Amino acid sequence: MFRKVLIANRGEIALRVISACRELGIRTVAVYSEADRNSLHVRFADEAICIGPPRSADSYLNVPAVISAAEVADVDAIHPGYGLLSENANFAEVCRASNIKFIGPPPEVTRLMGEKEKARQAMKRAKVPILPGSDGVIASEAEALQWAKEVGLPVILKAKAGGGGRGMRVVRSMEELPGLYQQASSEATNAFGNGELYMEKFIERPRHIEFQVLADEHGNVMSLGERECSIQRRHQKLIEESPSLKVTPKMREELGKTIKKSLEDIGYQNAGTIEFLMDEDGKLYFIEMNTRIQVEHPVTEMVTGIDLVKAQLRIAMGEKLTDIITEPFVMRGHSIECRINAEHPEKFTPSAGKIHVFNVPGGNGVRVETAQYAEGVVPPYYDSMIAKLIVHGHDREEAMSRMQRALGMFVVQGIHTTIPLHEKIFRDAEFRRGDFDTKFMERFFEREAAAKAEAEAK
Ligand code: MV4
Repeated sequence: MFRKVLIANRGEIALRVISACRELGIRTVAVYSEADRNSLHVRFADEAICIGPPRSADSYLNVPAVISAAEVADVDAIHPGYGLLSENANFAEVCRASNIKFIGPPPEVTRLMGEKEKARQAMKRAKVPILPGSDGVIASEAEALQWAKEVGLPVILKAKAGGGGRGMRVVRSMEELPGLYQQASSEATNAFGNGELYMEKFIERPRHIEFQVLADEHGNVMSLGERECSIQRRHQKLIEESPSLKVTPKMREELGKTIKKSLEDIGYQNAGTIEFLMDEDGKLYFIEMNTRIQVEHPVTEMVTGIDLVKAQLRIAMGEKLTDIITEPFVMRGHSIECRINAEHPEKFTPSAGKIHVFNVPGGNGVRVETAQYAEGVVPPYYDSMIAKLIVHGHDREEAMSRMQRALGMFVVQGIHTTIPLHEKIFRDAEFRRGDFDTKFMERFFEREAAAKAEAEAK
């Protein structure tokens, strides 16, 4: 049993973890940077410790500072949230060496999944469908050409240490392959300190669909259905929903079984997300696994009724999944999440500053996760997401109309937000039909520009 947990994060996810601890009767310790003195995670935790200057590198990412705070406060465990130290295997190792439980998978598993090509081979062995591609990393340009011939163009070169879109190049002709190979490799070296690449068949207009899992420390894994995350811009998700319109109950059950087996083989523990791409034929292929709780976890909570963060804590305390999830798994209704960012809605430039008006919507089927408040400040140092607006309805139509009325009641003054952008997306016919893929936002902005040009010509 945990007496006390340190939350190594800030913003809404820090509050989300504090809420889960409260409900389980666990004391909480917040850590904060000098820019976050007046933040709600500091106010609502039982204790709070300043760990350094505003920049993340000097505070939230400073491993010795976080570990010192944990030792001073005498906590049993650390919850890393998402981002920051959440997928840092070295940090999890330092926790282990300091006798502090890291709430997440063991460092060995985090490291395996961080090496994307190793993760791909591990999934292949476990019979999870993967895209045609190289077996392991590519040793040279010549080997890249060989694989490209075998797989067939177009292909995509990806960084083994990658993620988030950096160190990737799409190859459409053999002539340009050597140049793109060099570009991808040097970009990966700069970004990750490792230039090794692997290759996959390129899917032109994929949907991004991910499966939530929970795994206990006794070898039991449960697949909790999928989230559709195709509405994104420059690898930043804007809207997520569950279930996906393109995943049938049969697909969910079959892939769920394969996922369960594969993660039992790997020795996975705690919460995780397996990312897939869906091709035009509706087939799903594994691309990466994220070994943390994700931003969009609430849409899964809304349709399954399972509190994923409480489950994370209980798993880390050694409880069995069968004691945490006591009812048969069902997905009920439909849930959608909009990420509300402090950004200019067209230019996407960050919009830090003081919030003067902050009216949060509520009512039937509406959930808001935020650490912002009226007269609070959005500092310029961190991620621009200031709130998540989540709705649940008995079907997608009801969820969409709830989202539209809740967006209309969400009033933020003092800074720019992406609320107006979301209102436009929810009026878009293609979005409403559920007829989209990861290129949706590009087409959306093109349609907008065309409509604007037409209006001006009149
Ligand atoms: C792909 C792909 C098409 N084919 N892999 C982008 C980030 C990284 N996590 C994987 N990514 C992609 N991998 C193959 N074989 C297209 C993307 C991709 C993408 C994937 C998910 C969500 C948004 C995306 C936007 C652009 C490209």
